[in-house]
Amino acid sequence: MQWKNRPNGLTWSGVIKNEEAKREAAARLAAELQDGQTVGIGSGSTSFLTLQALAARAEREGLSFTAIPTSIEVANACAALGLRTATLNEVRPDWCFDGADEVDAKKRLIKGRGGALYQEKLMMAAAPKAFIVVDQSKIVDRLGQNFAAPVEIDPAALSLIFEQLQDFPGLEEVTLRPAGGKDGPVITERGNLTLDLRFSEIADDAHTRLKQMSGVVETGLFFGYDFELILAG
Ligand code: ABF
Repeated sequence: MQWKNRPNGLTWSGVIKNEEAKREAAARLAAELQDGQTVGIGSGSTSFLTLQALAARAEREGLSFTAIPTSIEVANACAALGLRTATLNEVRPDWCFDGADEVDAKKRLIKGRGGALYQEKLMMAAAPKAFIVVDQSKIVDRLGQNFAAPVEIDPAALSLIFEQLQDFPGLEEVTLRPAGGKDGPVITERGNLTLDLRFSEIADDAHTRLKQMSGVVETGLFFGYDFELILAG
């Protein structure tokens, strides 16, 4: 029997921009690891490189750690690297790291382009210490200037939420995220849909207002989180 298209968690499926700078930042962050720790692992290519750097340091120096993945993709990478994994229901992380799509001067983040925002936010809420690793392209003057703000919603609430978004302050455009190369929308790991919201301006209360709508599972607006920014390059 041949297994075609077998997932290979050791290589990233897409293009990694600024890979060298990200690897250097990943190595810096890997120095944080102490023996026996539990670490929350974010999603996206930067997190993937950071996970590799952690695993490499652990192997080199005989350290052991437990990884809590924030997506199936990351769980696959952990499996391919032979790492012990756990869930947030079993254990709390000592610290976590993740990437981001945008960071502004107020340390507000947009995350979720990769579709894992819900578990990424649970991780940020659970970890006593968080690191966000980005390259310079993610630092923005105006949050929302390059990326839409994703919102994960229950499919049953699609039309209701769409109606409620009509008069949402600063909101210019809403897109139901399409599945790449297929008909229909992207379905998240939780069986939900993702709306991508384009804003002229994102107010500080945007996340809270969105979360108040019935059917909104989580937003990709990460406001008010304490994290250390690790700049690649
Ligand atoms: C995760 O991965 C997401 O929150 C964000 O959308 C994405 C960033 O990916 P990359 O590091 O590949 O730019 O952090």
